[in-house]
Amino acid sequence: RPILMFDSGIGGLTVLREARVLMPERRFVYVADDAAFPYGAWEEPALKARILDLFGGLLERFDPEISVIPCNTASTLVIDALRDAFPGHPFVGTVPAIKPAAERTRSGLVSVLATPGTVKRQYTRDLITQWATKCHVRLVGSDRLAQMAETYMRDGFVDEQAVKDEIAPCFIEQDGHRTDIVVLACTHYPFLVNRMRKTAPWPVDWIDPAEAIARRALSLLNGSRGTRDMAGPDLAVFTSQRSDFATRRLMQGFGLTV
Ligand code: DGN
Repeated sequence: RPILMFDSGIGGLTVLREARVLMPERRFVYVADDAAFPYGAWEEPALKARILDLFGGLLERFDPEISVIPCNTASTLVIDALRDAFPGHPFVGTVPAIKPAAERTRSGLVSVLATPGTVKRQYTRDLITQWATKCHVRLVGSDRLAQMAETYMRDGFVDEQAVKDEIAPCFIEQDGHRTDIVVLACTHYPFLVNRMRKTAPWPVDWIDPAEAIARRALSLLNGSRGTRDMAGPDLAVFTSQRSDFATRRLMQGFGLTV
């Protein structure tokens, strides 16, 4: 049975890449709900209903062993509801890496870069209350970065000045503290991390949760990496929009066989 991965677009590919390194013998189904991209702009009740509805069909169609939601915007909204709606099916969510960042910061100021949806979630606020008791966390919502990552991966074009502008609020000093960690709390952002590094006013640690998510998936599978006697392709990609969405092409760019 495959591992199902679900994102609004290509962001989850950053997690898929790590998962395939960790579990090369597993089959994956990658679903991009690109008809609804970007998730960051949706009203919460409508997005929640949409994802719950889609999952009913996906679980029936693909019968996955586990499902991974490599999308912060979706996970912070719907992960608890998914677990309630499909009891017994294991879900791995992706939520802002506030806990590791709070443990690691030396300057006492952590910036969390995410979509506007993730920034406004109660789930995200609760993570801060729970884990960031000894440091300050600044939430920075970006309207544009996820789309910029999609464009970059599709066309190879990135506007460096725009990247610089979008990340600038992460670097505003506060009471004499400078951020030393930026949490990439949207799975699209690692695609742009080199540009972020280049345009940032000082060096920081950029936390990309992809490997940790892949490890969590492996542990829910009891450490079983699968076997080679797979029938059918080891990766299938589905999109909700029949456009010229370039996921397949991107996959090949990743050296992934589709
Ligand atoms: N990649 C998604 C995330 O991690 O939040 C969001 C992308 C989007 O739909 N804007």
